[in-house]
Amino acid sequence: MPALFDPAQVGALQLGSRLVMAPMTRNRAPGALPTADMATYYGQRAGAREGAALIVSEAVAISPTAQGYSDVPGLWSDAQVAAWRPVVRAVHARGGRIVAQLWHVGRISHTRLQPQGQAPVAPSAITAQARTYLVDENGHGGFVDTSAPRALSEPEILAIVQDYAHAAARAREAGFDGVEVHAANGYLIDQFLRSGANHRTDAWGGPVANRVRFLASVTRAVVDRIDADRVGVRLSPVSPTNDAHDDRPQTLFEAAVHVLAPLGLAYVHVVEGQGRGARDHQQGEKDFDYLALREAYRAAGGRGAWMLNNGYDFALAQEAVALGRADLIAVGRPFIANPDLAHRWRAGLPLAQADPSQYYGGGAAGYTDFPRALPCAAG
Ligand code: 8OZ
Repeated sequence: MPALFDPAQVGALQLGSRLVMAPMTRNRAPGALPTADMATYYGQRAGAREGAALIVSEAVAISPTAQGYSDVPGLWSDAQVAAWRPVVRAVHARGGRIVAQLWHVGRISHTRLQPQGQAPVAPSAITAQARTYLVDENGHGGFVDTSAPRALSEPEILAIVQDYAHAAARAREAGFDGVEVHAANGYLIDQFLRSGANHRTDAWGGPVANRVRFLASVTRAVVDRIDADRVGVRLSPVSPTNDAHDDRPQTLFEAAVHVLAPLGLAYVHVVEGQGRGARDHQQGEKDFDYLALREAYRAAGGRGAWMLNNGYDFALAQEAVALGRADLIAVGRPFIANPDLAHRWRAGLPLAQADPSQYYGGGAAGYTDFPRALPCAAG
């Protein structure tokens, strides 16, 4: 079995190690435009020797209706493509790779973030018991309840599928090495997947075979637009984040990987447990069998790398790769305060701690101001 810091070929991407920086929303892109600070931030964390071999970008809105939080970046307009280019260049300059995480929030939004103040869209008109992050007129950020959504019509669903494909093409124009379809954490694709959010009675709801249709359609459209070996998909089978719940997650997610398997994806990215850092394997997920999920993917012909995420420390990450449970490990929060996480792990150096009050929104503080453990010339 390989070791965590061994190189890996993941679809078209040659990676210098198996350590991936997980997607993290940071709300520092006013007007949905990436900034110079973002290029600094991603560049600091890129490169297999000291940082991440592959970075999955923070979630990126595919269209104006896809937005659900203040100051998240987008990837549909020429201006956004131009603003992403320096971010990608900063990562490539350090020998790293970066994919754009394609995001539609669905019902996890607020009328104030939607075009013309309209209701957010969803598979069904069911309000999520969830909160979103809004910056008020005075520039103060805070979490507020999500707005009541309206149900999408079938033509609108098909248009959103095309929005994903369009954003994937724009990601490649901006220089991204590929894209990750965000199908996790209770956002639009996860809303279609789960019985708790999808009460449709047409071809997009009801039986599991119908609820996986949107995921399959989006991923197929993205794969048709850019090469499959530059596409990954992120799933979070039992995370209750954003009011996601399903009657039978094992059946549902095995069906999901079954439709993904033939597409030739670069990787499948699975968030284990409760999400956002909690590796709580007791509540809700004690019956979920992640090895069976991967087995279902392989049995259906899936050849993509298997990426695991959520609360991995160095020992857990090494063990998962050494035992062959994962090909890649995605790590989020430790990368915030430790741009040189790979170096620190290998050298046995202590990790710096980030301040959670600086996760979402703000400027360089808590973002680009974390020093490396040792001076270094290059990543
Ligand atoms: C934290 C805050 C806002 C959004 C996710 C995109 O959970 C997010 C997110 C996380 O996937």
